[in-house]
Amino acid sequence: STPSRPQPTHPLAVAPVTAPEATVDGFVEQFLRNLNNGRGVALSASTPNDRYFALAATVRDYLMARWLEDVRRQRTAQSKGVAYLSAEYLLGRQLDNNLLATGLTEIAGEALAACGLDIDEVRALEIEPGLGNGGLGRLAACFIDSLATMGVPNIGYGIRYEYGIFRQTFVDGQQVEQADSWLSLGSPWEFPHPEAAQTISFGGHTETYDDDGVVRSRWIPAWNVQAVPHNYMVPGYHNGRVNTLRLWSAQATQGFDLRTFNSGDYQEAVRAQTYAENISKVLYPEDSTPQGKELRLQQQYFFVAASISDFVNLILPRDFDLTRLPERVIFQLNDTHPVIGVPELMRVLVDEKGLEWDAAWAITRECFAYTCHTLLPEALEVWPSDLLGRLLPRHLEIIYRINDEFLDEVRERYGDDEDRIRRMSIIAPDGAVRMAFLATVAGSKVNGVAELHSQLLREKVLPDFDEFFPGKFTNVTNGVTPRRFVKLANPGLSRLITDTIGPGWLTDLDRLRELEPFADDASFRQAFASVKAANKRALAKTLHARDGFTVDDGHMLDVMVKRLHEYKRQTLKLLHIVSQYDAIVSGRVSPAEVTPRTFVFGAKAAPGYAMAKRIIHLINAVGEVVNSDPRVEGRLAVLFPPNYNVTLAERVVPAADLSEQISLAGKEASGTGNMKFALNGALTIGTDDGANVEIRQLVGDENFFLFGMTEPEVATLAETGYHPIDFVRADENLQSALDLISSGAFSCGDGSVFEPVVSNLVHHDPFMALADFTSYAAAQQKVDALYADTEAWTRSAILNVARSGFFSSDRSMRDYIDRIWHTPPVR
Ligand code: GL4
Repeated sequence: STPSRPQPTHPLAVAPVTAPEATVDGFVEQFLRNLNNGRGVALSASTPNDRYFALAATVRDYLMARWLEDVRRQRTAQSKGVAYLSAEYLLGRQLDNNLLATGLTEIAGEALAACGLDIDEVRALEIEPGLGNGGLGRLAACFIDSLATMGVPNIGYGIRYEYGIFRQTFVDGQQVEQADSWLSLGSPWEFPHPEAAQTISFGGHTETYDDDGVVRSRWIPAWNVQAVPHNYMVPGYHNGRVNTLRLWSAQATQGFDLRTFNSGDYQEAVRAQTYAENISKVLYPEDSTPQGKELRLQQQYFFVAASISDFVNLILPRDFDLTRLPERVIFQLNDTHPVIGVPELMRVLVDEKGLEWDAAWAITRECFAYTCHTLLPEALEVWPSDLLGRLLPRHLEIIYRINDEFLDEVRERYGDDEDRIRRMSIIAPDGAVRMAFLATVAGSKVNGVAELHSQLLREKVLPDFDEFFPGKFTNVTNGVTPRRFVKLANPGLSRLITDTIGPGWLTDLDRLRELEPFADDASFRQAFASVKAANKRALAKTLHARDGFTVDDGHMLDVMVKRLHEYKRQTLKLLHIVSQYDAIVSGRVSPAEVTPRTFVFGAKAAPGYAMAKRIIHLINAVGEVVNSDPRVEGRLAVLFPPNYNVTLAERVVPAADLSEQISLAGKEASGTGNMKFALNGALTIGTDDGANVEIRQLVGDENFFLFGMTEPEVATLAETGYHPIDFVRADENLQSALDLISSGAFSCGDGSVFEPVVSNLVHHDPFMALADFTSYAAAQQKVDALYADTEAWTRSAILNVARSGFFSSDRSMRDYIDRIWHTPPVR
């Protein structure tokens, strides 16, 4: 029932909500009020956590009026908006970002100082919400930032995991995972609304019934849980707009198991409660290798069903004509994780709202669009039909019908081409449901995330569908938000840019082009280089405080940070390091001839991915030996700070000289780290893969170190038969580096420790690292040569910045709007 509307008489109660005064005094007053009234403590008795909460609450207070206004505006405007469905949002810390959005960074610093507090100390307390694995989750966070900044009405839907991506530690060089209890002290950024919980059902069976002579199906579920929304503000940058991110948390229904309880089995009742609440307990830590676990399907359905119901039943006006749903919303499916939303919307429209199947299908097909983020076949989700049928029996029925009707259309077009029909069936021969196919059939558009990826998606992964649905496939190259990854992460560079080309570039990143002529200006180069040097010192300080590392001042910073996966080829990087070390200790080169480099790795391995964990162990082992061998004379250092996350990325990216983007061509869908580095003036050494292709085209061949096979070359080599041993025999440096690892040089003389890594490379090498080694080593020599010419290097670095404006996620959003969403133009 709707609560009665208040009928206020007091003038304040009818006045618009206002923000506190944006002055130091206003900020101090609000901060103290939050400390006293919100936390229940006096400043003198407050703990650091109290201060962090009070500061966050104060920033929230400044955003509140705008948020309430935007919620109202979006409710009354009834214009088409984007509902972004994503199982992951890798948000990073909120405080700095929200201060930046409101333009209060300086005022807040001064206000806290006036209270005798150091804002940096308070800031450091925030635990970032790690509600994502890597690129895919971080992309979602960049996108909602851009939509807010562009003033596009948007609601992001996802899951409020109680435990985000695990905290990585190293014990004897090996990864040990710890639970990420980011909520243990609470989060000041969320607004829980338990009263607005949605009931989400599972299990049971379906039955048919007679509805005035029409036979209809309905679902009789066996159990349900409550989905409790937690709202987060998503402020636009300096535009007074605030969108909403709504994350769902699972709670047992009240009296969930009163029945069991009444039967006297209290423990069983509690167990059932725990079972329900497990749904949003933990983020699955596999990046691009889904495990097909029942709980994961529960998570997916849980958040998608809650989101669709939220939109249809709460956001839309009560009497809304659902045939017009496509005029109001596009549900963007971030990979296959939310694809169960397709049969769910059908179920809502047909079973709950009484629409005819064909009408419902016409609506559904217009309301969804699908983004694919991978090419790895093992990353395309499939759900066994018995599992789906057990958990969501009605949805399985709906999927079967969608498939039957779709295959009828295929037959109509091609006749009884049974081979094609088998290839295109949403249901695989073993009965499993291919979620990417379902998304493709249902989606109004399907997009890849970089030019090359979209092309390969059409030609290699879904060619039959591309032929069948002309015009359905499109590309939107990924992007990153310059607010977080330039302005917040690299204030020095931001200042230099503004001083040079004026303000405005942060929301119009193509304007970075105006920096191009300054690449030839010696004093600008000087200023640019000193920003980089300062960023390197800042990183050194962070790594020293965090991990006890020392970073040598004069070193090139050579960085490879991303999830640990064989296709990304951290081993290729490692072999290059080992071969340089080998050259020194075997006397082939003198340390003085080696360009001093510090190699920085950051990478989490999926806990069940044994080879990835061995590679982490090997990187740490090599680091330990290389860093302490006096023969190296300090020319090489390998640093592997544990627990690489968004917070650390914001320190590492601005400091890097060289960005390693060395995946096997055709495997990395896009990459987004590659964009962050280029935008911050690192040069890339990379393969022709993912968005590297576009980076190279934009920054120019002479400002990019390209190496390795192209995707067609990879395909040819795979076809003709790849024998890694041939490449070992052809390159004695490679042979020697592998021998050094096998000899036990990095494992106290015990060659067996890393034997699985070496023999996997020499005998299988599924991602052809050895085939690209020679070319990689040659490209690294070009890196050394250019680095020796400081002015030339800096010139290239500046051109990387100037020509990377395309990689703003604002541009990605414009492309989605033009090519997929067709939402109203941006004001
Ligand atoms: C990923 C891709 O691996 C990565 O290349 C891409 O940049 C990212 C965002 O589109 O999506 N796909 C999966 S799965 N995880 C990713 O990070």
